[in-house]
Parts: sequence; C-alpha cells; structure tokens
Amino acid sequence: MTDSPATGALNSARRRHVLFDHDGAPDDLLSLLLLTRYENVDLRGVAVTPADCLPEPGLSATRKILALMGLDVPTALGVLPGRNPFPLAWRIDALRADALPVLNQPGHAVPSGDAPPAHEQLAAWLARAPGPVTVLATGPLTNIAWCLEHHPGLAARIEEIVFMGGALDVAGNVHQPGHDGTGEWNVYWDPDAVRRVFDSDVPITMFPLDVTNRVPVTADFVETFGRTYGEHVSDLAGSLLALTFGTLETTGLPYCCWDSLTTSYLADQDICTFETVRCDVVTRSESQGRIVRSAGGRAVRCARSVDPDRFYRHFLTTLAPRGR
Ligand code: AGV
Ligand code: CA
Repeated sequence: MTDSPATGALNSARRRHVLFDHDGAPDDLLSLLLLTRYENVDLRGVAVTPADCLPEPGLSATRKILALMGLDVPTALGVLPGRNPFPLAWRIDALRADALPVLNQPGHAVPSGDAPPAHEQLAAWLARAPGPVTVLATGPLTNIAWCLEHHPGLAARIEEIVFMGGALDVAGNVHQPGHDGTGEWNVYWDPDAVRRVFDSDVPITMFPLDVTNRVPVTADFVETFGRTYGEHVSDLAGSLLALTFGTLETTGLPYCCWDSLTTSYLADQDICTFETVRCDVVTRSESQGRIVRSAGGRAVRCARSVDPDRFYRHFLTTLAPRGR
C-alpha cells in the first residue's frame, strides 16, 4: 500500500509543535541546526539521550547551538540506561562538536543549570502542550517509551512520532560480537523501548536504513560548505559534517545523513515516499534491534524511497543559503 504524498502547500501552512529527542552525534546536532531554521517548526524542548554521545558534551553542544541561533528552548538530559552501549569511539564525537570555535565565541551566553531528567521533562512538556505535538526522535526511543508507559494519557497529545531507526529490507548496521548484523543502532540500544512504543497507538513515521543509505555524507557535499566560509550556520554545518570523515575507513560503511534526512521530513514531506508496513521488533537473541515485517504487526508509516538530489539541495539551501 503506497500512501498518497502530502502537498508542499500543506507542509508550509501548518506550524508544528515539535519536541526533539536526539542522541548527540554529529548527525543529530545537524538535525538540531536544521530544525532551528524551519519556519514551520515551533521547537518546544530538546532532550539528549546518552546513547551515541557522552551526555554532558552532548547537552552542552545542544545548548550552544540553540544559543547561537538565538533560541530560548528548554533542554534536558536523559538518564535512563540502554541495554547495548554505543562504541566509545563514536560517543566522543560530542566532545569535539562541543569544542568547535563557532560554538565558543565570546559573548554568546549559554544558559546552564539543572533540569529534571529528560523522561520526566518530556512528560511535562507533553502535558503542558497547547495542542498536538510531533516528537522527532533521532536516537533511541527510551524517553518517549517511558512517557507512554507511565503516563498513557499523554499518547493522545502526540500527533506523530518521527523516528530514525530500523532496517527493513536491507542489512542492519550493528556489527557487534554475538549479533547477526540485522539490527539498527537506535533500535539496538534499547529494543524494549521500541516495543513499548509499538504497543501504543501513536502514529509512527519511520526512516529506516533502506532510505538513509541513499544519502551518504560525500566529500563533494562537504566541500560545498567551503563556499560560505565565514557564515556561522554554514561553518557549523560544514564542521559537523567534517567530523564524520573517517567512518568508511574505520567501519567499512559510510556515514549517512540518517537523522538529517529524517528531520527534513518536517519541512518537506516530498523528499521521500511512504508506505504503511506492518512491523515487529526483535528484542532478544542475536537479532535484537531488528525491525521485521510481520503480517500481524504494528502499522508503521515507513519511508520507502528518497530523492537524494532534492534532499541535498534542501540541506544546502537551509544551512548554506548563499553558497549555491
Ligand atoms: O544508526 C544510525 C544512527 C543515527 O541516529 N546513529 C548515527 C545517527 O545519529 C548510529 C550510528 C550508526 N553508525 C554510526 C553511528 C557510525 N559509524 N558512527 C556514529 N554513529
Ligand atoms: Ca542519532
């Protein structure tokens, strides 16, 4: 079943209330930067899940990006643990991102201070929301799963969970001892969370590796950001993209615009096409973190094809507007 595409006019007409739960990797921080540029997005809160990042620099970089963009948006740090930790070699990228000069200019006040943990904060933000909320998750679903389990009434406030995760008809990206390679990291970190979210009746739009594989970070694309050198936003974007270099050499797989493709959906719903697929999640065994097709499974709206040129253009015009 192929879903009918949403119209561009509809995309821009509606201002979405968005809660963003990310996990601090360069791709997540690029997604945050994109979100801050979308006129149709009203960003109401940002949670940092300590999965693909060290938590403190992940949160600190998040606050600095919001401050650079002149936004006063509340943030919260996730404390709930996942089952399968990310490689430390990936998590330390948050230290590098947090140290980028463009994020550490004198005179840029960065709010600090303690807030309740992200899962409680997310519940409070949802409870307080004046209307339906889109939850964008570019990391594991741990916090939102907690909200749905402990405050089931909040489900009615969520218009849609937009989630980067899973690998439907392609290989996974988890290459760990004892695992068969079918899992995707955001699901693998906390498979039970995905199960709990699947058990709710909140609409889910999912961006699996099937589509994100088609939008790798290429050297040519990164080089384009040199043309706008000197602009804060494009410097930050180009620097975050440069942090992803070396992934192919160390893992055998390219770094992709996994999260930024997912995020772009909030601004342009015609970059991907969608199909509603009945899915299940494997939570145990050597396939844990795998999303499988299953006739009796949960209906999930899945991105099935992508127009890569349209995506790269969207990314560039949003973050390096004068460089085209
Ligand atoms: O599985 C993709 C998810 C995305 O949310 N993350 C990275 C993106 O933020 C995990 C991941 C897979 N391969 C990686 C990852 C790699 N080579 N480096 C860092 N993170
Ligand atoms: Ca991520």
